[in-house]
Amino acid sequence: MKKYFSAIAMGISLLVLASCGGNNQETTNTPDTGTTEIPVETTTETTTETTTDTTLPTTTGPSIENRTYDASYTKGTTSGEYNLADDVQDGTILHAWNWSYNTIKDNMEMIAQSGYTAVQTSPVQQSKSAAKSGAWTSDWYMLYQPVSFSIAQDSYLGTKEEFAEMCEVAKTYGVKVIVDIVANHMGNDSTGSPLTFAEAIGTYEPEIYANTSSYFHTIARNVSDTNAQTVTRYMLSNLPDLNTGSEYVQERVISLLKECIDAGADGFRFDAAKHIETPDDGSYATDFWPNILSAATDYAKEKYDEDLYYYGEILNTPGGGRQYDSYTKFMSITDNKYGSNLLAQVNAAMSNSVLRYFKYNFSEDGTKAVLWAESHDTFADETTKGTDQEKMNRVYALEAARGGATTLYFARPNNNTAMGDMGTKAWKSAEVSAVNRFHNDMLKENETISLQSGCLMVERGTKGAVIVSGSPVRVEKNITLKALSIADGTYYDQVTGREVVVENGEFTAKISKTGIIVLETKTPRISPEISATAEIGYFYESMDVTINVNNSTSASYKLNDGEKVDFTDKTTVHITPNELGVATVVVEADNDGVTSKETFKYYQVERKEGYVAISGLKDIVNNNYLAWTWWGDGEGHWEEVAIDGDVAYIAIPKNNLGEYDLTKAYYLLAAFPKDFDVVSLYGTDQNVWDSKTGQTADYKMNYDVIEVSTI
Ligand SMILES: [Ca+2]
Repeated sequence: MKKYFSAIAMGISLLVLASCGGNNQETTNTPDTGTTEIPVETTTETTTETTTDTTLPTTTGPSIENRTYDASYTKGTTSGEYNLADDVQDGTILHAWNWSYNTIKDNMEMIAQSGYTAVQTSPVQQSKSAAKSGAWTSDWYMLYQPVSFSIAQDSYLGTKEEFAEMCEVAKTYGVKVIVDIVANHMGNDSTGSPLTFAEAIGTYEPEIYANTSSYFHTIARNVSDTNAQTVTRYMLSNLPDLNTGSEYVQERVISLLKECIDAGADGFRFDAAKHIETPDDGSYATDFWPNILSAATDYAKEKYDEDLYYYGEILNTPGGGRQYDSYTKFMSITDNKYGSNLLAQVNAAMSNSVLRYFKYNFSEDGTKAVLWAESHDTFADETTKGTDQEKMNRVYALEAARGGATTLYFARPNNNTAMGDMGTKAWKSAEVSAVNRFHNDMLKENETISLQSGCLMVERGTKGAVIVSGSPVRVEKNITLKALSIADGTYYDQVTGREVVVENGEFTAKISKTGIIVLETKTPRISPEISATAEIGYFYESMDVTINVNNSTSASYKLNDGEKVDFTDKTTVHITPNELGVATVVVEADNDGVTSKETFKYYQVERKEGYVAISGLKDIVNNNYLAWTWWGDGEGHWEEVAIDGDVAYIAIPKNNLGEYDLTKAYYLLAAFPKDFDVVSLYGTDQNVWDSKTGQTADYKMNYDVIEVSTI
């Protein structure tokens, strides 16, 4: 069962898949994306602003000053060992996108230590498929096409029991759990056509499936910002739009909210809230929001004496001439333009006009706004995917340095991150953590924002400041700035630990390559940084990995089920597999009570005649087995994958001369969803590939690893 495809027909498309995932699937089927909406809106609202920005010393240029916060709305208080905000709106939120409940649970201590008041899950409902083929790139959108109004048992994210355990652990750290709820629409069928309904709705919501003409809106047109009807009753990306005015639909949503509350949720994010009507929508008005929110609020209050937090996804504007306050009287809402405007300004030549972008697009003091530097949509649709994380972090810092608004930090997956897994680690970096803690430390302080020496500075009262370079910092350098509101005294950069003295209203500080300085007077909490020469890898019998730890007073590692081994700064671990052919190294480091923990995994590879064997692959690819192997220039082959125990064997392809060509890197791909139609694979139709395959992680291997054994 081997097939060769020409380089151009398939190889190139696979290279694209390797670098950015099977995104055709997403652009056609994805609900909820800002992709289709963001370009519609211009920034006229902000560019025409004339800010009150010319009051401070002329030598430093204009500043925005004295924004204060309505303490009657937000609590403005923090508590607990990690000094997290008591109210979600006051703190910052980690968007643990696609992370399983167990992944979130396992990282809870770091989430708290990194200063996040809340963690946001992906949608918890049953999705129309949970094929678990592995790759986020092909599967993430499934979670936004629900077929039930209950917490899924068959999910990429885990079980309801695991959800509840995660919430329990969150409470012990004082972290709030925000659950993503999809209530505007449900999943369509496999054709993706308008007014089709995922069959699984019949299993989980039989009443709705049996009466689609009652429980869904019936106009087969996609949403537009024209008027209340086109915004709220048309379909989002061909997805069946729920009749949210229906009492039964509302009952089902309320039932889901109560189920989440009972399992430990502290609040909700409403996907596509813009597309669910409000009581102000004239002849299209319904009481959906007041009904479901008051039911949830009362339930949580009466049963648990808890106040819930709500926010809705309103991209750009409510659309169709509708008003923000039709939503903000019920909940906070997203202010995506704030972040996208700043993102466009950072790294550009900045003048004082940049300060006009420090203006919320509704909500005078930000207390109803949820900001982000990027969202899962802008990342998945590649609007921001190619932007350096370092730049994203600087934009995030400019948002989270402020008060009033809450800011969502999007934890990026890697290209090969599987559904359920954590991807990149930037969410817990020293600079992002320092900004989060600053946010919590400064809740009630006024703001003074200025542009000086190419840096934007957000000062909070007399107490502290976040300084963000307007351009990338390639080499550490000193900058001298005027303190416009912070007091003279000794501060510490919470990112690097360096002392900074403000004297006569002026200070000089060294800015690191992060481009971010966080000044506070308190002793800095610097997290240890853990890295390894290979953070994931493949090996034959064994391999050596060197582990480095910075900013730590003590460290240890543990290989598989072995004993903890203490070390300082640096050590080399001799990796050997467990009985499943997998080696796990857990590294923990401590810096005067501030801890870090990293887990690295390595897979045993066995050479056979013409094959490579990868241990642990079965954990990830637990369905059908086929592998696409190819060269850097795009030529490649389909290869059967043989499974023996927990080991997957993938044949190494031969080149046109019938020889093993080991001169170039190979990439091994294994797929695919449960219902994968193997026969279809053997066509060369690009559409078939795009619509049918799910891609697991890419297993990129250098030729020296998969050389052919001669035994
Ligand atoms: Ca709708």
